[in-house]
Amino acid sequence: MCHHNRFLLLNVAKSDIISLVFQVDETLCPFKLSQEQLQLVKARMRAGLEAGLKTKGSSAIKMLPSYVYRTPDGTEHGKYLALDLGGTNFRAMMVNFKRQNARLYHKIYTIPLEIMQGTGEELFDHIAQCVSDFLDYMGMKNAHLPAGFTFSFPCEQTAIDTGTLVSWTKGYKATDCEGHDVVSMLREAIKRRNEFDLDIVAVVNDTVGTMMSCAYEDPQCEIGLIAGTGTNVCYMEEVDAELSKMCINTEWGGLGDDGSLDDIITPYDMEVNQNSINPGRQRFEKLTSGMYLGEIVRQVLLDLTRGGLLFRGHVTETLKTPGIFETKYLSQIERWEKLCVRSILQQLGLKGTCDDSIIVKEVCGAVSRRAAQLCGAGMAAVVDKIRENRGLDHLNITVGVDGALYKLHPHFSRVLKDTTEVLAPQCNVTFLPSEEGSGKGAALISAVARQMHADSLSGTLLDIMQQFRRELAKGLGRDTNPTAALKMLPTFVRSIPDGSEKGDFIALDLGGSNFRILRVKVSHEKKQTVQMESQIYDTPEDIIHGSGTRLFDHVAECLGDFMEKQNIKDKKLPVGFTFSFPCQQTKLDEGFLITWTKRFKAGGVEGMDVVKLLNKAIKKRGDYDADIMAVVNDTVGTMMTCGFDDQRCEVGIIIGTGTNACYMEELRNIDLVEGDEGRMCVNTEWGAFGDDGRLEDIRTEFDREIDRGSINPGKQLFEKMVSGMYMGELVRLILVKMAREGLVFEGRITPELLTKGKFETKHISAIEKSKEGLSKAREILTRLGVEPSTDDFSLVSQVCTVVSFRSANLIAAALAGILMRLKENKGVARLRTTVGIDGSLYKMHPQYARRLHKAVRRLVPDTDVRFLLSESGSGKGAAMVTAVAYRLTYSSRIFWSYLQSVHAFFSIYHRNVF
Ligand code: 0WK
Ligand code: 0WK
Ligand code: BGC
Ligand code: BGC
Repeated sequence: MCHHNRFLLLNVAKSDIISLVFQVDETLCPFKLSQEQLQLVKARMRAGLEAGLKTKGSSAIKMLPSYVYRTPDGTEHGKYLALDLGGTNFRAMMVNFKRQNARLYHKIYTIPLEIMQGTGEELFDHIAQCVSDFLDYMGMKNAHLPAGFTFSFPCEQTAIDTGTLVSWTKGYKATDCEGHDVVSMLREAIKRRNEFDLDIVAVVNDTVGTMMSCAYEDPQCEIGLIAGTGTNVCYMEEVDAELSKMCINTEWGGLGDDGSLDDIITPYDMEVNQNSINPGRQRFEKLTSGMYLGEIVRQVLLDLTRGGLLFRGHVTETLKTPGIFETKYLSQIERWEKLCVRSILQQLGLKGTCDDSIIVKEVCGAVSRRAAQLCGAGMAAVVDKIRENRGLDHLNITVGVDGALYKLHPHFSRVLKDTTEVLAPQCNVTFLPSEEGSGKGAALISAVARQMHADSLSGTLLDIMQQFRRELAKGLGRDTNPTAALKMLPTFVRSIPDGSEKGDFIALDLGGSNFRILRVKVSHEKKQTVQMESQIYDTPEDIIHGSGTRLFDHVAECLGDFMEKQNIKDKKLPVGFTFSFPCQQTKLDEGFLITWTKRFKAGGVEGMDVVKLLNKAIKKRGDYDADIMAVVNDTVGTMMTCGFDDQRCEVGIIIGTGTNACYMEELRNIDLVEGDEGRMCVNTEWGAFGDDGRLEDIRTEFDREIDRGSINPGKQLFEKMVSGMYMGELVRLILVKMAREGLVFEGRITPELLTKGKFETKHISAIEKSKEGLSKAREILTRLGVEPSTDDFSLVSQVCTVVSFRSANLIAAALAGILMRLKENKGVARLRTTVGIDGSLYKMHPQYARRLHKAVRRLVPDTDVRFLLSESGSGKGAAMVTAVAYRLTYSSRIFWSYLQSVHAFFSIYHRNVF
């Protein structure tokens, strides 16, 4: 029986006072934890830490890896955006690190309850809206800043920039979020807004952000503690024998979820747990954190009042109202003398006597003290673990700490510190309150992550970028071109559209996944407008694998059909022919096919002028006429299409069935074409990068198997590592090998799994879709005849991610090579340019675009690249090229006919006169 006779008795009989004290003490006794009990809690916390490290999901303390391997070292630099969600409010912050100094600007936003407890989409849209407001406020909407996202809830991470929400805590329960990657959800919300773009490089728990913020000031800081709405701790754990470290987010709020705290949990705690939105979970948090302490006090006050010991036994509606007694009142009540306590109670509609104020203060003290002691016991377990990890007799360490409870409560921090020191006497623990919050920490981690990524990128991708640059130059050289892998084909397109184009054109678009014919009308009312009508035609296997004659007859037939439908068979319209294969050109309307790629292998076409072949096919029909004025590669068509909307566009890329790029090169650098003035678009045919063996060190056995099984072995090796025609097959081959080694599908190998082409690239896109990825995976794998287990799903999804990530990174390295060249050509310190892009892989894969953009910006940080998706395909671009050709031709024809008429006039005049 713990009897503390501290009550000042003003006007009641002595016996009543004793029984009152006794009864209040009785009630509060369970909150007064003995040393032994605290030692026990420390031991249980320690056991939970160890268990959580050993086996995933087995311990109430989840011990989640954060992928943060070190604390800041002062070399961090640059501007970062930090988003901080999960504490009392949402904060957006801009942090600028310069010379070991950080400048911060921030703005606070509230998260309304209906948003916290609405749908996931609404929540992330709300966040995106706040970010948009902040970027406006900072005038940085187009800055495309790298961002660190503090997300203060338990997340399973597989990398620094992914975080799958395990379960909501505190006041949050937005739907469709648990089990989902919160980074993808934020990115999708930003995409939906389509107002600004962010490069989210890291997602961190607020404890990790707090540790990093404080470590920036004190390098001895290796622990982050939050004692706020919720409670949690992280620390730098040794991950392997080499003593390399990783920060572990313990999620200690879950201690006791397995019943290990039942011996100290009081009925009041049970009541609070029962009424919470996540009963049975976060038991330790519900004993120690700001979200619940006020509620515990209210339960005790309710009980004391029902017992007639408080407020004259008058149980008011207020007292019965959940959440009415906020934790901030504890801090205020414990900070002030009894008079103020009365006014706080009055604010709450609780009319109490002085004695009541004393009892209320007593209750607050008991609840908050227990909370601080329990956190102290937990902290003692953590610091002792670190000390033992390092085999030290004595440990000096700093804990970065944040949270309203820690900062605002008058005694919490002291009791926490005292308890820690008593229970971990071999540790000298400094508690360092975080001034700027975890946002700065998240920005620091983003800086570290970018540095680490740059380091990891540097090895291979920067290398490949350099090699690619050398290959570009080699392909442009007259003497070196013949042996160059990149053929750097001149296209005779000298400029992007300048807005003067006009006319009625037909565009043929052959070589991608669809054969399209378009009618393109470019007119000049007030401004230049383009009207387009198109139709897709099949290119059956037997046609693209048959004879060239049949192929071009088919094209001519489709064109005839299209002109019929357009009712223009009687017209001879200028035609632009997008032919998505490597062609040697000496002029715009002539293209000699060098070699087929992708699925095409029609006979008798390689080495031939495809314009001639098409004209011949059209002539053979005799039912219409067409004036093929230009043959262009689909990359050129794409650049022109995007150039129509953005005059800065000087690069065209296709990432689809195949892959390729073109760009505007200085004519003086193109040895194969006469002239030094101005520029010309060069079709790089980068799909052939590595055909000279220079990528052997990164090609895998699966790449080699793909090539062996292809219709053009030894060719297009780069394309075969990255493009849509091959990625699905790469995944299939990897899964077959893993199944053979018993790593997936319990080693079962089905006939479907052994069938070439059975796993398509569109399946990768479906499986990597954050929302329905898993259900799609089940569907797809079932079609492969396997009964996949849950582990199989995540393994298959990882294989898809590895293959698509590699593709995006390799293409980024090649594109970075082109951007470096443009920058050099222009001799500018910072390149600003636009890249026009098209292709089903880039368009359909959920993460591809973002990964590509991210890698490019890391490889060539001193460029401002705008990636412009071609909405209408390369047909429009082909029409633009034709329009330019048409204008040039007819202006010269008019000029010629003008010259001829002048000549005719003079000859007549001459004849008559002279
Ligand atoms: C401020 C930190 C934030 C954290 C919060 C916790 O910047 O990341 O979540 O402290 O304290 P609370 O606001 O819950 O009291
Ligand atoms: C659409 C363009 C076409 C290009 C195709 C490439 O209009 O010229 O060949 O994109 O993408 P794919 O269809 O191969 O995915
Ligand atoms: C969450 C933690 C967070 C803590 C402090 C808890 O409810 O589970 O992830 O660190 O609150 O905000
Ligand atoms: C072809 C290129 C084409 C690319 C994209 C490659 O296979 O060689 O000419 O641009 O596919 O369609």
